[in-house]
Amino acid sequence: MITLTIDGQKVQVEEGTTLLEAAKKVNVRIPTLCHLPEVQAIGACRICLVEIEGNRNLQPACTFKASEGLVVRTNTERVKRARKFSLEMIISDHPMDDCLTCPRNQKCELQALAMEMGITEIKYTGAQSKGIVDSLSPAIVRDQNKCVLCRRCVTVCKEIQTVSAIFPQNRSFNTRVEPAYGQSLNDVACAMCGQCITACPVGAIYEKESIQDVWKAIFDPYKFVVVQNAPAVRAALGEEFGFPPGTLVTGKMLTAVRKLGFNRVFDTNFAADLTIIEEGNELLHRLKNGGVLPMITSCSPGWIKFAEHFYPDLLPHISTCKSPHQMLGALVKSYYAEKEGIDPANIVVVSVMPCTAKKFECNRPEMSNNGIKDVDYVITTRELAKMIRQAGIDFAALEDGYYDHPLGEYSGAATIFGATGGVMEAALRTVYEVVTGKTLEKVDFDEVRGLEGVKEAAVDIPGLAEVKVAVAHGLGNARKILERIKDGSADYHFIEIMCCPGGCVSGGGQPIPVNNEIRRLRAKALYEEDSNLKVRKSHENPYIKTIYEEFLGEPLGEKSHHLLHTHYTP
Ligand code: HC0
Repeated sequence: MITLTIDGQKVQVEEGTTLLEAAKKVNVRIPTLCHLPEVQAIGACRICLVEIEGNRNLQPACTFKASEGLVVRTNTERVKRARKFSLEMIISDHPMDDCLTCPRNQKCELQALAMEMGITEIKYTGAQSKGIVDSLSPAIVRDQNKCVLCRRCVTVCKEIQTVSAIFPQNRSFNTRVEPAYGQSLNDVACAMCGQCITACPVGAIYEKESIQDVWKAIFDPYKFVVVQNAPAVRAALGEEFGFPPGTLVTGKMLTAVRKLGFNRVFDTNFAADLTIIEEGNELLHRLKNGGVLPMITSCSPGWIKFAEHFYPDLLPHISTCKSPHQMLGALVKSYYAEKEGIDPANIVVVSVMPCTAKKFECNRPEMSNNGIKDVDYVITTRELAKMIRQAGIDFAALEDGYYDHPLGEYSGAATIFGATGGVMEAALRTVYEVVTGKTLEKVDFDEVRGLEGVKEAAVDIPGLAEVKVAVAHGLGNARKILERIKDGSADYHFIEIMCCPGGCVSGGGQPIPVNNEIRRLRAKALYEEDSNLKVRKSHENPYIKTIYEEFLGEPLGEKSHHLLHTHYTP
């Protein structure tokens, strides 16, 4: 261990600890801009400068390592002046007139730093670098004019997702973060995961909003507007309204969306249960009939897009199940429309998702039936929060609401879909009981929970022998498994892949900031909901049984084939 002194306080840290981390240990907050915990420490922005006794130059706390006997000061006049100058230089090339209309207004790290450092005037004016606004992608907009060149998006895209869709090009004043040759994000191998958005400290990258389209549908008296929300939304929406991370706000969210004017409120969780039935049967069918193995989950559209770009040969491994929210949309416009006597052409389905890639997914040609889209609009958790604010709703004061019947009923297995490993755990609960006919006493599969990049488990299912499974979250981790499938060293039967690190709880459409602690808290909220529910297995959701009896017939049957399944071709 190393002992150093920070602002007069002694602190003990392990070798290799940065001054920024050491300061945190004694509750000394050092401001940062380009630093992204757990992802990037490059000392580029010079906002975290500190004074070190005996060292002539100020040093960036995010990269400078602690050493024995170091005496560090974080709050001297010299430090403050230097940090303020760095910030003023960044601001000199930032379009400050746009703050009021910026999607990150009041949630901008640059704005917060300006306030914190007492910036009261724009000191250095002059030429500003001019970039483009790339809005061709169905999911993500890039506004180069607001880019502060912190490279956080670049690092996430390259190191965590192994996609490298964007990177810095040119030098100095002409530096631009963009895809190769100035192409649009829409034209390169971007998974549309939106991890760049949650990494961005300002409004230089943001989701393509569908808020106005949704308001228009709600205010159209001839439209029957149905909203559904993903499992992970309920564990994060509260953060937009001041609740601590990991607060489950399902009840308030339901009241809020009803107040917004939606005609029906359903839960993607219902279709997550349905997915388990369809996907579980698909797995059994593949196992018994020599189908392509390992089978890989298909619910994460960023993962599907990644596979299409980087691993087209492996597409036959991907389950044919549409993702749950697409399934639910298809059922609303068939089963529910028929039941309620509504013309499907007049139904508008809006999905509230933690994910930006779902905006791309809902517009894929595969995601429609007889020319009618399963899901019309996807809005992110952040967009829903904006709509709630636009409607003047006092979210914190809302009473708990309820889901509409029957497409709002769900099991605990469905709710954990939102955390990495959740789909696998839900599938194992059902596959075990379907195959053995016996009750699974211990439903928690701890081996597939948590934030380890690749998780493995082997489950002994009498009658099926040992089923080997793996779980990967984040595309870099997915890549590790995919390479092993390619070289023949992966002997799994079933693999869950979620595009975003931590799974959907930290999707690109979730409240910002996101870090591992927040990922854990959001996931914990979902696991707690699961353990508090009476029904914890998808096949025990009574309304799943009803929908097969009343409408679908049997798993993998004719109707399921048309409405709930698809396939992806290279
Ligand atoms: Fe997910 Fe989903 S769990 S992808 O992570 O399967 O976005 O939360 O909605 O559709 O259910 C995201 C989250 C979903 C879907 C579900 C799956």
